[in-house]
Amino acid sequence: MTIYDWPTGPYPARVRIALAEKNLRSHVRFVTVDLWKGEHKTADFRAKNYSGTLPVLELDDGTFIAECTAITEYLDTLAGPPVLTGRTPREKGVIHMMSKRAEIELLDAVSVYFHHATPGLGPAVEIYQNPEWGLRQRDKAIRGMHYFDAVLGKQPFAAGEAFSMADITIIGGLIFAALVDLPIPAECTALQAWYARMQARPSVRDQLAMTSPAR
Ligand code: GTS
Repeated sequence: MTIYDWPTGPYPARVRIALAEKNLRSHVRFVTVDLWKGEHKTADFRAKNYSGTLPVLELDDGTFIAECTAITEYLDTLAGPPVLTGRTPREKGVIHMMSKRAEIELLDAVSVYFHHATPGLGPAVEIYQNPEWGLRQRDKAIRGMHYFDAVLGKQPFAAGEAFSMADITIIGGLIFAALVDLPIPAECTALQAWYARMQARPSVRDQLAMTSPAR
């Protein structure tokens, strides 16, 4: 398998954490696509992923799978525990819901803030920016942190009693938030405590060690 990514990017981090959790890293060849040079927007790359985003998984038969959720679902079927996307229909439903919610309310919101209300990837890549929209998404991301703080005040993991893809998605959001200087609010003590616990996992700790705010 080949994964096209940017090694320190927050979305690629989701897949890299999933790979580490599933002990599959040695099965993957990584190809770096330089976001800062806009390599993800070229026709050549868009032939792999129409959306022009990273990461993308290429299977040995030439199939391309984009979207972190889809890639994680695929990887989850390849190896044993931990199961990241649920065993039962109920688990699968709740994990999917919470992971999507973590995208909508946190990770994607931080990403829009970065691309619209900061210099983002620079003028050559950011051909349209709407700073007001970006700032609204920044505020949405902070609200999202408060929401997940409330969730994690009641249960140990984002989707209930077990670590899952939903936790990984929140971690991606917090990695991105740190890169753009949006710290977890001081009053979000449950979210902070959960994040400290997440960083005790080797998969998360190793990824965070790679992720520098200079990105
Ligand atoms: N919905 C996609 C997914 O879940 O895979 C979003 C992927 C995404 O936005 N990836 C970022 C990207 O390609 C990578 S990174 O910023 O986390 O490194 N961003 C570049 C761009 O121009 O949007």
